[in-house]
Amino acid sequence: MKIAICPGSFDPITKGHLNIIERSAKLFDAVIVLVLVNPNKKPTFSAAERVDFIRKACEHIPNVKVDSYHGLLADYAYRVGACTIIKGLRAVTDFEYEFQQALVNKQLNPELETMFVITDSSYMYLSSSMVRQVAGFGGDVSEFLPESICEEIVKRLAQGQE
Ligand code: COD
Repeated sequence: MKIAICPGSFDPITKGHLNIIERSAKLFDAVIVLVLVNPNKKPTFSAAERVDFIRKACEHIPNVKVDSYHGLLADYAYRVGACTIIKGLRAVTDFEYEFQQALVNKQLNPELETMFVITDSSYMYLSSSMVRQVAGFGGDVSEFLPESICEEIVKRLAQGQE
């Protein structure tokens, strides 16, 4: 059974992330969407909230599981027997960071491959931070968020502004 992991902060999950997850699910027997700690970011949503949003957004994809982990991605992949990490690439600017991470992960777990999936052109400008910023100032983010969780996220971000 070929298991892939789509890791990220997902703070929150956007349509850009979801597009990468949907396409990955067609390539592997199982895909684990994994909420991890990015030491360079201070999350707005708790890990439990992010997992809950992803579960709701991915309900229609039968071979997707959602989990969170506080530790190294390479260790988690070893524990669950995953063979591949899938990362989305939006622009050349993503590449250097992702390339470095792929090399470190390969060093930590030599059996683990990283695959890059190019963004759908409609989502190449889209990021979680952009969604938080637009929603935080009352802008319409319905184009950017999975429909099933959009209202909940907007409400939650509005609370943060009070
Ligand atoms: N279109 C396509 N892809 C996208 C889009 C979009 N619109 N938006 C984001 N993505 C891609 C990103 O390029 C990334 O590949 C993935 O989706 C997740 O993005 P984010 O922003 O939610 O998550 P990141 O980049 O903060 O995730 C970083 C990790 C949490 C994966 C990383 O820090 C990590 O692995 N942490 C655990 C500790 C570890 O093992 N570190 C590795 C050794 S240094």
